[in-house]
Amino acid sequence: MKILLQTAGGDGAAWIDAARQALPEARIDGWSAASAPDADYALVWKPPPELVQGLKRVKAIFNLGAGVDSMPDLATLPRGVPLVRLDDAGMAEQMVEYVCHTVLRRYREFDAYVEQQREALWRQRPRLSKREFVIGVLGAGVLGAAVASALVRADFPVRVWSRTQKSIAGVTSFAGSEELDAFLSMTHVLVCLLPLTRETANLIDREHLSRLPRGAYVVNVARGALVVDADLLALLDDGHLAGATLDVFRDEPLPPEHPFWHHPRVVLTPHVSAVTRVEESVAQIAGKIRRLEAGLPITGVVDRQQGY
Ligand code: NDP
Ligand code: OXD
Repeated sequence: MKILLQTAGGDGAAWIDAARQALPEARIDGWSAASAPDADYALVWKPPPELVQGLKRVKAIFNLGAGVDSMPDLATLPRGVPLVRLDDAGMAEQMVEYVCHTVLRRYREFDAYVEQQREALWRQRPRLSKREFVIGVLGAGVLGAAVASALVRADFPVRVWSRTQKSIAGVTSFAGSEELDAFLSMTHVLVCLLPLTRETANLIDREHLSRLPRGAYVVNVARGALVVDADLLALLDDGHLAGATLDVFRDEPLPPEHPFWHHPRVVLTPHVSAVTRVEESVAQIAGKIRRLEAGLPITGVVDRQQGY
């Protein structure tokens, strides 16, 4: 079995080493024009279109991440070949940590206490009502559902919004565009865990952000292009939104001149909320390749029509 492995960063050797250990029966090569045509499987991250065009007989393409928005146009991928994304592979735990930290920081008003400390001000703020501190998670897939369940365990009222109705213990489910306004109208912390698709690009715009109650907080840990930056900034500046924690951006790295960098009510991190872990990811992919070789079904196959 021949496997081609391509990564966008300088970590290719680590991926190839891990893949060789997990699949000793396979021959694993980095991408070259010569290695593509007879590869049985391709493991890729942000592949150049010519790599994908060179795959002549692959049985599956594995995306080395959860989001497939960085793949070339899905319509140009070889027809009938499953495109498989990572599902969890160690990311859900990290996403839960990041989002729970952010929600607790907001709920327990740590940012306000940091400001008080700067002014050497000793003032105990009245506790917020947890019952009224509603968390709304956009996207209830592998990561959104894990985050929603963790927040339920921490006793927050949680609602999710997805394309199809969900049944997650303790969580109120909203589905489809017709239920989006009702979902937003009660949400105090909006957590975005949607994939970036034709349908979801620029979804978090002025109109939708305005539906959140005054003083709401936004957390984007999915993709920057889901949010219209200028609209988010406008609503932060006019006081409708209390603040935002952003891990992902339309352009990454975030350009030095971008107003998010120095906005007093924006906390930002450089796309680290859930990093791809080499060992877990390779183990998951190796397991799926073995299932495919045995003619068994696998999870994480992307629906090209829906784009995720
Ligand atoms: P999933 O595919 O498992 O879940 C996607 C969810 O979004 C599903 O609940 C789906 O609904 C919902 N959804 C998709 N389109 C729509 C729509 N048009 N309207 C309403 N709901 C919609 O993805 P994951 O949970 O694994 O990952 C989510 C995203 O998180 C990834 O695509 C990626 O962009 C991002 N990510 C970011 C990371 C980071 O480090 N910042 C790390 C990993 C992922 P339904 O269930 O009904 O199909
Ligand atoms: C992913 C990511 O999609 O790391 O996996 O953003």
